[in-house]
This record gives sequence, structure tokens and C-alpha cells, in this order.
Amino acid sequence: MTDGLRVEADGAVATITFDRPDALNALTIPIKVALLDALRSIGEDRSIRAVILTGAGRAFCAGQDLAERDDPDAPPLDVELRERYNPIVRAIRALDQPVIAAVNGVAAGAGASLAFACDLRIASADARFVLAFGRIGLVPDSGATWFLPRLVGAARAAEIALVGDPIDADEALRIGLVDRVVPPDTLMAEARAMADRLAAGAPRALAMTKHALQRSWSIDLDAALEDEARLQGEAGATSDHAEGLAAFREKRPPRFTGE
Ligand code: T3D
Repeated sequence: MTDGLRVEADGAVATITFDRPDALNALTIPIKVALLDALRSIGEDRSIRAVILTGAGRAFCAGQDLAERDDPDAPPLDVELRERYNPIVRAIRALDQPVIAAVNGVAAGAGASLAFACDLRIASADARFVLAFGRIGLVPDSGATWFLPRLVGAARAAEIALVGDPIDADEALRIGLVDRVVPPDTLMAEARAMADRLAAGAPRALAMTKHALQRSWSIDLDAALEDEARLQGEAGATSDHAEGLAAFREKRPPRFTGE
């Protein structure tokens, strides 16, 4: 537990909350270190089957803490990206558990990138995305140039990244940047309901699905077909597959164990 980041486990769901509301949850070095630690320890915890990433107060996350940049001893930008932001993005992607961004308010700079890196995005009607990098003479980072075209298409990604106008929740839904938009006071309940559904799924099959979807971006159809065949061989050999078949025959919900 660190000032600025809360990590709570409740049953099979872990919730990570950016918790510096006065600074719109801007990311300091200790917060980034704690976030990476939390993601790594969740990755090793088989009792956690789904993760929610959200923010306290009126922001999801405003990206890099710009006050930290005033420190003459602050690490150079490229070093900070290589050593802290990029490992966080990779850790989110590498988790076997699905990660839901519950975007409660403004997501700016690397805060937007972290939401893009998650597997699913549920937005409050109050949410907005700001590719704030250009406003301060920087380029989109923490995966934004990779995720954006994949989420919304090349043309829309170019407009978002180059022009930089804020995208409100309705527009984000229309262009596919978020999966659903819900009233602010129901956001966490909706995110939890989604997390519970995922947590009730077969963990190994869900992990294989998550990673196959990621790999699909860098392989051709033949390779994807072979990848699916290989994974299905593995999934078909799990106890969870046998349980799924038994539950179907017995007309009851399956009880997946991850075996
Ligand atoms: O190491 C590296 O630098 C490399 C990595 C870079 C990755 C990045 O993330 S670069 C991009 C950094 N983020 C930004 O440039 C966003 C800056 N913030 C904004 O543009 C706006 O605050 C928002 C669009 C997010 C929200 O605007 P608004 O009008 O709703 O709120 P506000 O009044 O601007 O902010 C409220 C407070 O939060 C304010 O503090 P105060 O005046 O009440 O004491 C503001 O200074 C603070 N705040 C907002 N964003 C940041 C921040 N403090 C530090 N760092 C921030 N990023």
C-alpha cells in the first residue's frame, strides 16, 4: 500500500485505485513503482480472477505528475518511459487475469494510455479522454500510438493524436474507445458485475483468449488458425472443460477451478 494507490482484494476481484484526487491522480514515481508491484503480485495470485483499475475523485488519471518534472534530478523522459511506464503497460497485457478500466472521469496523457492498455473499458458518463501530450510538446506514449489505431482505426486515431480535442464518454462509445457508458453512480457496480462474470469464467481459457487476441495483431490468418488449434488442444485437456461439459449436461452453472 502506498500513498496515491490503493489495492484491495474482495473475493476473486482485485481493485486498484489511483488515489491522489487533489492532483487528478497524476502519477508520481512511488505510485508507478507501487502499481507495477501490485500488478506483478496480482499476476502470481491465482485466487484473483479479474482486476478493476479506477480512480478516486473526479479523475481516472491525469498521466505523469507534471510537478515531478520540475525537479532538476528527474529522470530523462525516455528513461522514465523505459523503466517505469512501459513495464506497467507490459504487466497489464501480460496478466492472465482480464483487466477492466472503470473510467470514472478524465483520463489524460499516460492515464489515457493505461486505460487503453486494459482489456475492457467501462466509462462513467462523466469520463473524458484527453491526449494531453501534444499540449505540452510531447508525443503520445505508454502505448497510445499502438493502442489507439487498434481501438478506433487509423483515421480516427490520427485525429485524436494530432488534434488532441477531448473525447467525451458518448463519443468514446461511438468510436469504440470504450465498451459501454453508464451513469456515474453505477460505474463501480457495473464494473464489479463485469468483473464477477469474468471471475466466474474458466481462468485458463480466459487467459488463453486474452493472449490470443493480443497475438492476433502481429500474426497472419494461418498463424492465428494454428494458434487457436494449439490453444484449444490445451483448453480441451483442462478439468474446467470437463466441468463445463458436465454443467451443460446437468443444466447447472459451471464451477470452474482453473485446473
Ligand atoms: O516522465 C515523463 O514525463 C514521461 C511520461 C509522460 C506521460 C504523460 O502522461 S505526459 C502528459 C501529462 N499529463 C498532462 O499533460 C495532463 C495535465 N492536466 C490537464 O491537462 C488537465 O488538468 C486535465 C485535462 C487532465 C483536467 O483539466 P481540469 O480543468 O478538469 O482540471 P485542472 O484544474 O487542470 O486540474 C485540477 C488540479 O489537478 C490542478 O491542481 P490545483 O491547481 O487545483 O492545485 C492541476 O494542477 C492538477 N493536475 C492536473 N493534472 C496534473 C496535475 N498535477 C500534476 N500533474 C498533472 N498531470
